[in-house]
Amino acid sequence: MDDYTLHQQQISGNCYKIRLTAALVGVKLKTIEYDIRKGETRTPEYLSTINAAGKIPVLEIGKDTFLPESSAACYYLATGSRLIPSDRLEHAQMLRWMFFEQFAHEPAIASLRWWITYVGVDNLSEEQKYLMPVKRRQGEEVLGIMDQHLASRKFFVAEKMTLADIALFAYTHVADEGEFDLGRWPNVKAWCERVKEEPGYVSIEV
Ligand SMILES: N[C@@H](CCC(=O)N[C@@H](CS)C(=O)NCC(=O)O)C(=O)O
Repeated sequence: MDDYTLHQQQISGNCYKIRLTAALVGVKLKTIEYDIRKGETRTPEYLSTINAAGKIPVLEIGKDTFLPESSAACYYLATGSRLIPSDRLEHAQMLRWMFFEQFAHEPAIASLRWWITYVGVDNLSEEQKYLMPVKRRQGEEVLGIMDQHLASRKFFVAEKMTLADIALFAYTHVADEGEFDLGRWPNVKAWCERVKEEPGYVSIEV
């Protein structure tokens, strides 16, 4: 069995997606911690060996095989498991929500969470301050779309937990740290509680 090392920062939702996937499919991960606020993923060594994009998470498979991008790493770990539907359309629907998460959800909700709770509004650049209301509007729109989809469903695809739920859950369940009140989106709030009941679930703290 392969040996896995996750290059990560514990508080990052993108890194959490991979830990949650691993926990749900029963795979053990070692972790190496970086602080992106200190530029620890921007050193010449990190850029030349681990990820030329200077970002975490990166899943190291065995020794010296590096897989950046949270969705790709989750897919790799979950291949062959119950978290990936085998039905062609359900599989494509899972990918649809994972792409939605990366393109529309994460750039709005994760950015506001990071800026407000981990950087501090007083420390933001003028450009980041300018972008705050734009991201707020985008985040609210995304949560509305999710809420509407979940009005008649337990999970995003196939009425069971898939990688689509993991991808969307990571930053949604901590959206209050970006000053989003999930009480406004009750179906999303109920779905978050459902995900937490999944056997093998681990929280973002562990
Ligand atoms: N699309 C990537 C996004 C990765 C990403 O944005 N990582 C952030 C932390 S969550 C990072 O490493 N930022 C540090 C930097 O850009 O210097 C994924 O899903 O893994």
